[in-house]
Amino acid sequence: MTTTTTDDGAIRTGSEQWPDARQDARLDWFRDARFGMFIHWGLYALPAGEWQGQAIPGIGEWIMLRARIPVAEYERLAERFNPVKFDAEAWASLAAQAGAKYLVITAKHHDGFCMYGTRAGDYNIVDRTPFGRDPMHELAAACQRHGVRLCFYYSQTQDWHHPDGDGNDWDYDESKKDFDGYVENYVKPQVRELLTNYGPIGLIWFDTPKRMTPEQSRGLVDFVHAIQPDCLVNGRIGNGLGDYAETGDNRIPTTEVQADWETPATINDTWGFKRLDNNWKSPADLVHKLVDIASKGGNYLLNIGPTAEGVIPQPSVERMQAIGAWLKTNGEAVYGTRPGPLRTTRRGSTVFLHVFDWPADGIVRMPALPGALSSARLLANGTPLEVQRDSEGWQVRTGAAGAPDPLDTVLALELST
Ligand code: FHN
Repeated sequence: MTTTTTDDGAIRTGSEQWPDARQDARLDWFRDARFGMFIHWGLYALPAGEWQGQAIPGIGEWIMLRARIPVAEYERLAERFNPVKFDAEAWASLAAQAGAKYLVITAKHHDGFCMYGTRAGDYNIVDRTPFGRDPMHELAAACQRHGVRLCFYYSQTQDWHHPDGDGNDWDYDESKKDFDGYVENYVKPQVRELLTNYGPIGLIWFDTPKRMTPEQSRGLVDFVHAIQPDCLVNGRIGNGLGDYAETGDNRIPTTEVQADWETPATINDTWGFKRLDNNWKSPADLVHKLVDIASKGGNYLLNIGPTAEGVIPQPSVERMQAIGAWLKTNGEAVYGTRPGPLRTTRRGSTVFLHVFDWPADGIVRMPALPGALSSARLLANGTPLEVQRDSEGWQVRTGAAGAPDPLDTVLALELST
């Protein structure tokens, strides 16, 4: 038996949380984290959405499949991949500044290129590129310094480079593939490397389970836990065997979910860097999504896509910093909270009310509360606020004509029963 899918389709069958995990103390850090930084970085950052002079529609990291680029041709990108501006310290420090408690980076995406120094083959950043360094070692050290948990994304099913991996039907015959052999002899050795060579790993983020059987999913979960028992496995291991549930991309459930869960999300439209994608979400939109997710008991895993030079696009940096600045003042209303009534989060008896749309008269109205409102204050600076009851419900009279914080003004409410 598995736990919750959601009626709204945000969490689909297969991506649910394994029921016993709901009580598992290994997830405590994840339950309290509420915000993580995702990084999609790979060879696809070089074409950055264009191939042979043509803009290729869709998300950047899918260019190999969308343009049906033959393996022999795609491989050659590695010869030019030289991210001389890569700075692990800057990346980990941005995650910390943003207030992200964990960082998930693509060790291997669907294109099959390993962004770390694997010994299972030579299709990797150390052996095939002029760069010749293993960025994951540098990132592991930087994350340690900044108190951010390092986690790895690993595409366990789709591998468009490996002859037995899923998805490439333009170089290989799908019907001749030995998928089980690929899982046993390629995926597992690589997962072992990721869990052995970089210190403690917060979680392994598997993706697009597709043809994974229950036995294969179970085998991989057990394999991870045998090496690092505390390492979590996300819902996209497939077959309802995740330590926590994963929603679809950019999907936010409409109501509270009775599971531990996460929404992976883009900051523009792509995951991997795409030069022509400038559809950046506003800082207010991003903070609202974070709070909306926290208020329903989930984590927000927000993506950035660095360039092939190793630079995080400035609009992403600015947005991450804006979220971090907001969290610095209001983090108490997000970290370690559980779903509350209204658009609220809760810590103990304090209910944090998140006001996205500021009322012109400065009076915040709440129709009903699960108790009497005994006091209210502005979380940002502690200013006590006047509280009143009328026939409609409760009012907090702030006296502020404009939103004190245009991103999200948080009122801390004390309730008595
Ligand atoms: O196909 C991938 C996609 O490239 C990206 O990695 C996202 C992140 O959640 N996952 C898959 C699609 O759901």
